[in-house]
Amino acid sequence: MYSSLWLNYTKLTLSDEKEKRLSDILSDVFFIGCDPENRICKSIKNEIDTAFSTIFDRKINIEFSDEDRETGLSLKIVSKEKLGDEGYRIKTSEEGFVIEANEYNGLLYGAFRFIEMLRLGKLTEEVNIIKTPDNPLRMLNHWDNMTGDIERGYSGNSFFFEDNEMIINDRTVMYARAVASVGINAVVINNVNVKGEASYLISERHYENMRKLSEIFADYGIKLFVSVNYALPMEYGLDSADPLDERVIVWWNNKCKEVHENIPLLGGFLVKADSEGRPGPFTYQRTQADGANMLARAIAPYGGLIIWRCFVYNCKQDWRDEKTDRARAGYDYFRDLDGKFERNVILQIKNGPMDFQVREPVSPLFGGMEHTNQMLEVQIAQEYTGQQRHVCYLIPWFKEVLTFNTHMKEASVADIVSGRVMGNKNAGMAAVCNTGNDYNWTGHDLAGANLYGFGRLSFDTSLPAEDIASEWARLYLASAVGEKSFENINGKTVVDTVTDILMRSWPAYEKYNAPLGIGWMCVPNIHYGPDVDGYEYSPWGTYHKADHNAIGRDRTESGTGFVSQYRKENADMYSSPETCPEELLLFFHRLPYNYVLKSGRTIIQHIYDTHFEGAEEVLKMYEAWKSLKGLISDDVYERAASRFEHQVEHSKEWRDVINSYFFRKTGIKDDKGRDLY
Ligand code: GCW
Repeated sequence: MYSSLWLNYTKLTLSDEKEKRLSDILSDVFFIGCDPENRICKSIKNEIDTAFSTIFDRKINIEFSDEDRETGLSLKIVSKEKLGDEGYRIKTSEEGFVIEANEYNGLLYGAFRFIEMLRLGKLTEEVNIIKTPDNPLRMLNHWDNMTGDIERGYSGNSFFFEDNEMIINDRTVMYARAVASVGINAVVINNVNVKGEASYLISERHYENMRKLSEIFADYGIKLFVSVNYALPMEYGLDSADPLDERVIVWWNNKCKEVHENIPLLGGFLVKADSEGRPGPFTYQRTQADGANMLARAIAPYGGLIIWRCFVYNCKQDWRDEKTDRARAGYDYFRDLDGKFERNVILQIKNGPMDFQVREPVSPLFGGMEHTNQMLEVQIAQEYTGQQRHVCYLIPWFKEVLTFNTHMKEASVADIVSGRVMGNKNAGMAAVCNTGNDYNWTGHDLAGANLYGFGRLSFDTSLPAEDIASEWARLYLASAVGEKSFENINGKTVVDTVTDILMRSWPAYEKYNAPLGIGWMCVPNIHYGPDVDGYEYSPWGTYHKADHNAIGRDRTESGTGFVSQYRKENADMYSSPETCPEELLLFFHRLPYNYVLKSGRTIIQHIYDTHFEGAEEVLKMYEAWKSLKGLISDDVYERAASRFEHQVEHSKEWRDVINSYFFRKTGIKDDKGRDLY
């Protein structure tokens, strides 16, 4: 059992008159200049059929036509006008609407967008939209293991694997439809930590199912990718994985040929090498480029890509060592390799230099490399942001990352990963996915907004986070609210309330979490719940260094020197506590608790205040959610309500553990006299 996510169509909820007009106009659908045998074209036809028959509650006439008609809804493949790779145009015609694209992916996205606009009531006036996706690759990374569990999965087990076998069923199709509807065009189905049976995903044992899956994905314009173990040849009996060893090169050449013969639609490999115990080229004193390029050359004849992660750092460092700084690692390992990668290699870089914390600076690799394909990696699985039990809508955070000015040619992160600055096509955005086999796919129903939002944002990075939230709320809750109700006050209340909760959620989470950008302070391994010193005396390189006088890490020139990995303008900004954005103050500086912030409050008072405020915010969000009881379906209401119950208690736990820790360390009282323990 599974929900249809935001594709849960219901009868149109416009006023009768408007609905009748639209229903008349759209009673005929024509495919023009389209190949009826094309797999994506077939999907589009099905999608329109499914959507319209529910939305208008009657059968629609769908035809392929050679005539250039502009009545009803016409979907056309056009060549005279350039609409860009995967781009589309939706416009009003004389007696209907026209969706145009240069190829089928574009037409598919246009069709989905059209259905969405229809549901959102946006087709009542003249429309003329041209949209080409901002990012060439819009990818989801699943960390699913073949045993069926999911690394950092918070919504059940895998729907791709169980007991070391692949699962292909109607849910697979639902998944492909849903993610394609928001513009996803690439999916990695297995964990980057490739373990056990997953080493054999590209072997006789699984070729047949992999091919089937790649075809289901291709029906929706999605390329299937697979995570591979860098040392795969050794799993198959070779005694080395040295990228310069001729036997290794030949092994991969043969492997890629075989893979192509068996899964011709495969997009390529994702690789986590030399990271957290994974094998990699360092074992042979080779560089990351040596490793990536060897694979890239092997897969190039088949048009494949190698997506190589930059999450390389020493996870066995000595906490006593003041010089080593994990934040520096990505840049230190990769910066000097700029320009040395094959054209079909893309470096996948996490948004920050650490690891998906609630707040981090942008990785200095963005802006550090000028001649290398780059992709931004974010995490919608809320590993450090409440694990889909706390509501935490992350799109506002991703927007901050995308708009960050790297000062490399004044390019923002979005300019770089879209390929706009370097004119490259192998670029884009990837998200560590938050789905599992729970009925609602994402555990918390509100976490669905992150899945929807990531797709929409990676397609169109200019969309405001708030618009994405309200669109999702309306599309997802449409069925929950019930027929017609979006026309009335209840429908508006639902959408406004949910949007408001979503928009408040990340700032609230940040407030009751680790303060001022320092990060961590969570329970080791599970990464859930407060434990201020949990990682303090550990080998993971994630220290806050709090003593009774001061807290924070000096990453300026006089400290670890991390700041100098940024372009001058940013290095200067971060170097001084006066110009450093305050939300990152303790990431870059070690400061006494009585240091006064711009708000006039000391750091210690800021810690107390924000933690009380954060927990208070959660109560307010829950109150707001409670006001929706009876206005949305009971099951959605109850599922989220029980999570809010937990979040209320758990945010208090964060508040009290963090506040009491600093009260005990410093002996400084809260100037508002609230309870500290
Ligand atoms: O955030 C850390 C996670 C690991 C993960 C790693 C990575 C897949 O705790 O579970 O491993 O990042 O991104 O590779």
